[in-house]
Amino acid sequence: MNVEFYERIWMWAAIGLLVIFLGTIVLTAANDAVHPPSHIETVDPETLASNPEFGNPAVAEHPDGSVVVSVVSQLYSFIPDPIVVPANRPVTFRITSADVMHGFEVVGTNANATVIPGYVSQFTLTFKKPGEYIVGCNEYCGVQHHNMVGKLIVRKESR
Ligand SMILES: [Cu+2]
Repeated sequence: MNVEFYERIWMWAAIGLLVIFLGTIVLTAANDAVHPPSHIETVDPETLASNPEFGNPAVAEHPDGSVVVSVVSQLYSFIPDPIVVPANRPVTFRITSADVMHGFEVVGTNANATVIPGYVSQFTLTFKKPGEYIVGCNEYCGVQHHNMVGKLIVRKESR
């Protein structure tokens, strides 16, 4: 089979791009823990108020040292606000929405989840730097979307 010289160049260029793109996915997944969500859990968004966990969303520190943060996103705030968590301990976020789709992003960190009514978005993260962080909604959710901002405080671990 005879393939033109220039056609051969374009073929190899296309193959090279595929290798670069796939390699980027593999590298970021391995090094930066960038991966699609794998936690699937449903919750009834219409009965959130009487839900044992999301009826009173809060930060729970368990005796074994684990920290679980339950968050409800709603037009146009996050509950609880502020969220106070310890530094240098794995913190598991469990977030759901009471109304429409929202985002939950802790600015300057790897924490970033889409929050969909009916589902619980969950991820675990360890904050190494104490301080105040901005929590932003990064899914357009309505006219006051730009004001949907919360605060996360990482306190120094005193153990
Ligand atoms: Cu929003």
